[in-house]
Amino acid sequence: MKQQVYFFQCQEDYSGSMYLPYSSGILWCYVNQFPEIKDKYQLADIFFEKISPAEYVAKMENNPPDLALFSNYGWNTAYHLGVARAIKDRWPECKIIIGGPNAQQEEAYLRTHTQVDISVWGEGEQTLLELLRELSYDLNSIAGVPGVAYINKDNNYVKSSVRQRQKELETIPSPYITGIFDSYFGRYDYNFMPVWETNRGCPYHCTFCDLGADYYSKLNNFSTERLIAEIDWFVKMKIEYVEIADANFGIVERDLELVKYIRDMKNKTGYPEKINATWAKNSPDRVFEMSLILAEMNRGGVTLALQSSNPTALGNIKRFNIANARLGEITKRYIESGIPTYHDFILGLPGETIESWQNGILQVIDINPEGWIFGHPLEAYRNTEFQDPEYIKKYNLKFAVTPQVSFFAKRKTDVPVEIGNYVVQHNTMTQEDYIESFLFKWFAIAMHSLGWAKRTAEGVHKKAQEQRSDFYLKLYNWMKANQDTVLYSEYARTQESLRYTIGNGTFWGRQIFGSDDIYWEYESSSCIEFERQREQFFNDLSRFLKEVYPTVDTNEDVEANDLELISYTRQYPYQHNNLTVTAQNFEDFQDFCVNVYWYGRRKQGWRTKVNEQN
Ligand code: B12
Ligand code: SF4
Repeated sequence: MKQQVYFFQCQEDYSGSMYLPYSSGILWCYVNQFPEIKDKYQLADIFFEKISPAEYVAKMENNPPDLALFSNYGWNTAYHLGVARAIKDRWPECKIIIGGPNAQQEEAYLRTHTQVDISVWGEGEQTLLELLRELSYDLNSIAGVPGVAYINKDNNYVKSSVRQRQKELETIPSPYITGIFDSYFGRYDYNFMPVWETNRGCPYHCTFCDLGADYYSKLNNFSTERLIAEIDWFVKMKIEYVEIADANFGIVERDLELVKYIRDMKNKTGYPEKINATWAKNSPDRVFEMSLILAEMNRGGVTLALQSSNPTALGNIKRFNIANARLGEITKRYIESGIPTYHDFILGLPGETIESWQNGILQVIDINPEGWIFGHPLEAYRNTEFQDPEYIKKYNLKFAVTPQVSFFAKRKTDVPVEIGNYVVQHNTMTQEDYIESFLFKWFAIAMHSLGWAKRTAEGVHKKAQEQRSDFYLKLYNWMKANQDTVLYSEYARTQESLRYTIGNGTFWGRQIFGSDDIYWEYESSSCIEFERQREQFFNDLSRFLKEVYPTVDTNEDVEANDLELISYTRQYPYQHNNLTVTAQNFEDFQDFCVNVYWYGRRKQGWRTKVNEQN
């Protein structure tokens, strides 16, 4: 009887959509081409849903596992350990192997997590092949396999040498073309999203990212023929959405050809509808050309990653982005072509100060007022420099240990909760500065990106010849001095919620619609509250303008702001003076909030159409 192999690559349910467990698929396709593996092992299943560990045990009762393999990422590691524990308790002989970016190899970890037999780090294909060959004998025989760590039969910790990178990616069959996932489309009712890998590796060395390790610095490409055949498979399976795994899509010239082919297929067949990519940081011309070809197919728009505008912080994380130096020139083309752009900031980078953080955000608002701003809390991932004691000491990093950030998700508490270490203090930022910086990001996104003061800022910009950044800074300071305003009360609530999360290790975000609600991102939560107190909000805004800009006539700007910002209580279309205001109507307030302040937030779902009547 062949040994039964189960893979686990589990994830949240993205409202009925699921990523195909690509890494598990590719690992199995690689090892299964070798006769000695085919003879001894059989793939029993690749699991990807987060159901209770007991349910998985029940699923395997009829065909018990001899080997259970787990792909660990930040979003599933605690959960996988729970499943592995349940398997080990039920079938103590079953071997458990963990791999993936979040697999840990330290001795203490392996001694604590006794359900794990072997931990693999680095590319997994060849390591798994060698492990499976050796494991048919016994655990002590795997000592010569590079890339592994384990506690051996004599209770000694063993960590082998680093696995060399797989240079010839052509030796790895494609799980899509092989058909390993074909049966999923009949077995499950999900909308499946493939992860598409056109190359592996990243030439950059960001210290917060596991792909920043020297190990991954060489870029290896899959062949164009294989990639074209994979696109054909996406079309055949009527795939709507493709997630590109590359660290820098657009970094190699042929990526241009790939998007042309995708675009052609979409035009001919309707599939795939959308793609999402992490764009190359330093190939702005090619990325721009690719985004013109993709047009509306490019779901995420183009991220002009910044991380920070503070050169010291960028140096400390070993990051170089062309966009930081040429922001105006690069964004201009996108603005002119109407292609949405996004700017990523990471809060918690050593070297950042409260001033440089605020300036970075304000600078982007001035240069690219239509761009969306992301401000992620910095998580110290496993296998990155942010977990290295020397790096931690050098920058005096302090962490908040909380459930992983996952805004707009319902947080399950009946399965193990994923925990993250978030940098909330370092040598140039106290924890108080961190909280205040977080709140500034909250303010900028709510007022500008989500539209609550955007049109007003524009008016002042034109009439008072003042940068938008000056307007927002004045509004921020005024808010803090005027505690009777709706804006301030939301500032205080957000601050309180954030402090509680950091201090007590609770979920990030706020629940608005009862205890079964999702955890809304803070800025969206506050916009919902502003909508509830809309009249008061705009009265406060008018008061601010009268007090701070007494000589500028801004009445019409506040009014225009109000018209331009969708309201739940208005019936669209409606006439206002000689204007027609159009927007979607919603029958339910929660539905309105979900569509405007969750799904619609990056696409300016808050924006009405205001046209002059003919
Ligand atoms: C697709 C993807 C996503 C998707 C889908 C995730 C999903 N549910 O499947 C989306 C867009 C949702 C996503 C979101 C996020 N992601 Co992401 N994502 C990726 C991406 C781009 C591709 C993953 C992939 O398939 N790679 C290709 C495969 C082949 O590589 P691999 O998975 O590493 O597998 C190889 C080895 O690790 C090993 N291996 C893997 N499993 C196993 C198992 C065994 C048994 C063995 C032996 C070996 C082994 O062998 C494989 C083949 O060589 C990677 C970046 C990258 N290029 O890898 C980031 C990456 C996985 N994501 C990352 C992060 C941080 C995130 C976010 C937290 C980002 C954010 N700030 O919001 C969110 C969290 C999402 C959530 N809460 O669920 C980090 C993970 C860090 C970590 N320690 O876990 C990565 C590595 C990016 C990075 N460099 O920082 N992500
Ligand atoms: S460029 Fe992206 S993938 Fe590469 S090391 Fe930096 S964060 Fe990681």
